[in-house]
Amino acid sequence: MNINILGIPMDLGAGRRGVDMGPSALRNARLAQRLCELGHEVRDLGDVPVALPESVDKFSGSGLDFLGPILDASRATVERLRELPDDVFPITIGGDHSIAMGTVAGNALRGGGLGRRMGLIWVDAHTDFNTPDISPSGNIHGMPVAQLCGLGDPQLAALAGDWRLNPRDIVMIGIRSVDPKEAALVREHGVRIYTMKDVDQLGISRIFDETMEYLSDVERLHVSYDADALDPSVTPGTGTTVPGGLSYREGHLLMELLCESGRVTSMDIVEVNPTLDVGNKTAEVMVEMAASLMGLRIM
Ligand code: HAR
Ligand code: MN
Ligand code: MN
Ligand code: MN
Repeated sequence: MNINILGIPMDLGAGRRGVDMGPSALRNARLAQRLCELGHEVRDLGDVPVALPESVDKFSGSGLDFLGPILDASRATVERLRELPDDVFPITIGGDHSIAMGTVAGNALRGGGLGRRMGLIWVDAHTDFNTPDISPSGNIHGMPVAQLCGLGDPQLAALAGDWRLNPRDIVMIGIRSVDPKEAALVREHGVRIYTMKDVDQLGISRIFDETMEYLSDVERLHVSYDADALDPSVTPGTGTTVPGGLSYREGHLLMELLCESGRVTSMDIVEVNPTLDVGNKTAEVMVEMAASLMGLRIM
């Protein structure tokens, strides 16, 4: 397969710095080499330019922190991805989860036209379905899924032109931290959610089967993998850890089954923050997750 890696060193959507070093940590953990060893053609497209928080006015634009520079980086992400041919598998590496507004939009628009029907598998401790009105923190990385569905800030919602993600084409896995108003909103829109309780009760294998059945009609399938979906003992280097997450094996099994399905067409790896890590452990685990999705076999 033809894999293109695109870095988005974004930390403007998160409450703390350091996640901008995620792309560097993932490259240092040999992401490209690992995928090459699996027999893929791998090209690193470098990074999308992202402003430094110290160099811009946090309050320029509107009521949202760093809205202007997040829009700039997201637009650049969309432009970069939409020009890629259909047979390329993009792996976008963050950066905080606000990058998903650009990556999902860019992948939906890829290959020309007004946008394809896209299924989204959101692997995360959080639903990231806040809007500016209800967000307790104001951090944009808690809002990308709602924005992709057209809720919230109109400029962020317009990143994909008139294309919108259908909330019924979203499956979230690993969820265990949702703000009260966010919970009401995400339910109201009919997003399919597997909490950690569901993971404990049903197991990843059954959740995977249900997910594939549920998303059987989508044209493209994007996996957005937040490092905080995994238990903090597995991935400590991330900004908003929540106890009781996916085990190392549950995380891998999900990627292995998705690989076997042959249906995934793009992927994000986000929220790796080397300033909070133990060595480079979190990046190394996330590189292995990507390798599992792209075909790593034990035997
Ligand atoms: N729900 C909280 C907020 O909106 C925290 C969510 C953001 N953290 C993440 N995203 N890492 O998954 O502020
Ligand atoms: Mn997230
Ligand atoms: Mn998260
Ligand atoms: Mn975070």
